[in-house]
Amino acid sequence: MRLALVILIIFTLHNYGWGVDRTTFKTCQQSSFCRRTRKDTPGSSKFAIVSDTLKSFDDFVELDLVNKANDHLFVLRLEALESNKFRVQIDEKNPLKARYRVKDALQPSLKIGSLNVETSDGSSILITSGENKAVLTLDPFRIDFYQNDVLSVSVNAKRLMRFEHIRRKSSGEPMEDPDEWEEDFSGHLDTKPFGPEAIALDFSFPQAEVLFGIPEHAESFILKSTEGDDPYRLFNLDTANYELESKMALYGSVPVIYGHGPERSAGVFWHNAAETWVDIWASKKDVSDSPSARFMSESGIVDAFILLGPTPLDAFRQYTELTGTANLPQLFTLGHHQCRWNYDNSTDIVEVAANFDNYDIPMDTIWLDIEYTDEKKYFTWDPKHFPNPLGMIKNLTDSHRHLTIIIDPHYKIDKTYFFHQECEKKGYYTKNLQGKDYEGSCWPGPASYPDFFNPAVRQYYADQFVVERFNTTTKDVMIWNDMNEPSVFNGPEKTMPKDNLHYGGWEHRDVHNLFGHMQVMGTHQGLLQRDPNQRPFILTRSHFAGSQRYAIVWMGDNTAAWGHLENSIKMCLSEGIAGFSFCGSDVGGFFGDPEPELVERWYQVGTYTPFFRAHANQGTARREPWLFSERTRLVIRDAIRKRYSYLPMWYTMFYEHEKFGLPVMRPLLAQYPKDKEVYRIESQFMLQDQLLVCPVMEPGVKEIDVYFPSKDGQKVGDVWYDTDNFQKYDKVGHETIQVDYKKTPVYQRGGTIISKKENIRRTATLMKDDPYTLIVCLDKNGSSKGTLYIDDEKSYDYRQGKYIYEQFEFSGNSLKNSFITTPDYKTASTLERVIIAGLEKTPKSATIKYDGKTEELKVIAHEQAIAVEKPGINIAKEFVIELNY
Ligand code: NBV
Repeated sequence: MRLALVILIIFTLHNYGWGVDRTTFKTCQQSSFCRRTRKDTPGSSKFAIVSDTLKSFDDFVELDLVNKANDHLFVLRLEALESNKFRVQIDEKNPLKARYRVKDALQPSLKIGSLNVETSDGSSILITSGENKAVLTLDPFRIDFYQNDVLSVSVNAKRLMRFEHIRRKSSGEPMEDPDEWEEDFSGHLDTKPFGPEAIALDFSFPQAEVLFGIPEHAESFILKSTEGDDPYRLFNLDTANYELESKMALYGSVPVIYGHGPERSAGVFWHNAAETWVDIWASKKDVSDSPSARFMSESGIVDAFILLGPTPLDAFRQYTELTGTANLPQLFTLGHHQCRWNYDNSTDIVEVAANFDNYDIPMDTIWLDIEYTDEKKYFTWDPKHFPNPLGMIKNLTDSHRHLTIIIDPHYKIDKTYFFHQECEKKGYYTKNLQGKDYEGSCWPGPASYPDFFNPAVRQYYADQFVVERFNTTTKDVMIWNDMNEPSVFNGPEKTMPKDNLHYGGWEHRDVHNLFGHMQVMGTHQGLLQRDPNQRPFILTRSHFAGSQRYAIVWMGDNTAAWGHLENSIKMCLSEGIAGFSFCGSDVGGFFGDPEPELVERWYQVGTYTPFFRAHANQGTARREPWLFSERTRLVIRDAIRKRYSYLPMWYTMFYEHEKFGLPVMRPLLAQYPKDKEVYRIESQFMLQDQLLVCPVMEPGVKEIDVYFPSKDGQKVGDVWYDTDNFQKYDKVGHETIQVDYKKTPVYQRGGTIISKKENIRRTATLMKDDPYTLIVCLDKNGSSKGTLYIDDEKSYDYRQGKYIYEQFEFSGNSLKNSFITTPDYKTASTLERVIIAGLEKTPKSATIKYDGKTEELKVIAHEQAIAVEKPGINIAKEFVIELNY
């Protein structure tokens, strides 16, 4: 027993304390399928469309494909989807055994398009669909996709396609690699009972200058060439202590990539959940050699969605049309979260929460990590340190706060543990090769892993969340799913063996990247069952395409280092364009003790990143804000309070994210696609099209370089207003901005109107009925526009129309509002103040007209803006404010 403990401690330190252990994880060379696929060089593939096999239907065509090297036959299906999308699927025509097709990642139904076969001349086939067309070249097989006659994506242009058909070992087909049928890695044998079945395909983006996407990697947002390096790896792994500028796999995998150039954007979504590596040819050499990517997966079928843009925002929306968006979160979840591994006991929790009040720092949610459980048995509490969870939760609820607790996917093998008893009895665990319950090891020691792919298992797991069962919690307790790659301490690459078996007889190999996704589906189902009219809040570490419909993500175990602060922005940008708008990093850094200046800057970045949670590893020094110097505490306080002032903006942005499917946090190229200078700017980002955030992410600096982007790729730009003082920047190009420790340069774009609440309270929920301030920043024509969304901040009633969605518009001398949809919700909030920046002259006074009445309003002139004070009318009333000169 003691020996086991020592081994576990050494193992833990080894894996978590000393930097990423590269020997735990495979390189491409150490993976048989990656090694053999990568031997294919451009031009080597022998696939051809078999002529005269074309079958056409309303929305798709089918053709046979042949591998001329061995005459094996495949079926190619090309389907048109609504709004500039195509789907290409290739499977074996007569497989020895069915190949896995991903389930549960896509939206339940996709909107199909229609297509026409225009010509077929024996060497190519022309297919049109609205303003798009696909040209299929028969031999060698290739598809060119055109949007409005512009070639935007080519499939197999590099002729790197590979499709290993399923075979019997006894068939004597030639081996390409000695480890094709069995593979050992660090003493873990992968028996590969079905043999080699890898697939690969290349996609070129002729209009692109840069490629981006395929999170999650601790790398630059713009993808780098992989020639001479490992490919980017998509295989959900617990790579704690991960390194920066690395193409190693991390916790999540979203196989969507975009190519972008000044004229156009396009994308490809590789719908495959097996281990995948991606080669990148980053730069355009000539017209025939465009930026390209090769996806290589260990099993499954080719299922690729082609997103034809043409703008970056179009392409992002096309992706969320397939996989969904984050649902509108409860408002409190956009506030500030406080976590650490671990808060020691209930008194600790209650005291920490109280101290946020003592120091007047808003905090909405406090988190409990694994130590709250009884010996890491989820759905139980440690009786010694948390003897009265309901009392503790009540204390939080009484002060309008929330609790989030962790529930991992490994379950202690313990005959006395109800969850284990049930799963064992019902056969709910994932099976090993022999068909027995798979036993791995994680926090509880020996543990098994529910097979979340089985709907009955998900139902059983979901049932655990209802308060009648988990009666030491309430309906307001939210959930954190960690270690769900899954992390298995004694498994190959610290995860589950690929020859394990899941529901339906599928190998873990086929579904690995979906494991966490299936757990969060279950958690989501559980929280809805617990309270059907409350929007769930779930944080997950492992994720796949589509997990954004159920959960939000953070970037796992980062380090308290400046590079990790910068990296957090690159990673969230990359997650954002892959559907995960609600994203953040552990503020302060998980591993290590951050220096105070880093803490200050990290909180300042947190103000403007969607998920704002402080978290720290066990064994690090406690770092609640009041444990730092007064200066640092006040900087933290300021950053958090600023966040709260912007809550109406965040909430509106997340509503619009759900509605329109666009990322909340955006790379500059999303808004300024023609400006090549922004392609590589990764230290600035935009919140929607409204704020340009240029955080300070280096120690000891007194100035930073800020780039103001251009709309036409040349000199035409926007006007920007410093959000601290409304100083105006009417320029395109670089500008040196002075910064002290308090300053985070953030600019509101001229032409926008942002709603804020300026009376900051202890929690976001307490600010519900507080009044609004509108920040009106004028563009070059003296106009601006903005939206505001309001509802009960918690329930699904908004889906029944119980909300207010209004628009504000300033032009000439007047500001007026109008309702985008007829309001069907009552708010107590009023309009307290209107700040207008960018006026040429200061008005003498203002009048407001509403309900047939006209009233005078006071105008206060500030240095670079004016404030129209106290209209005081309900924010959901129609009004016009006129400025009088
Ligand atoms: O549950 C403990 C930690 C958690 O605090 C962290 O945020 C997760 O990313 N967890 C990983 C397990 C082990 C980390 C070394």
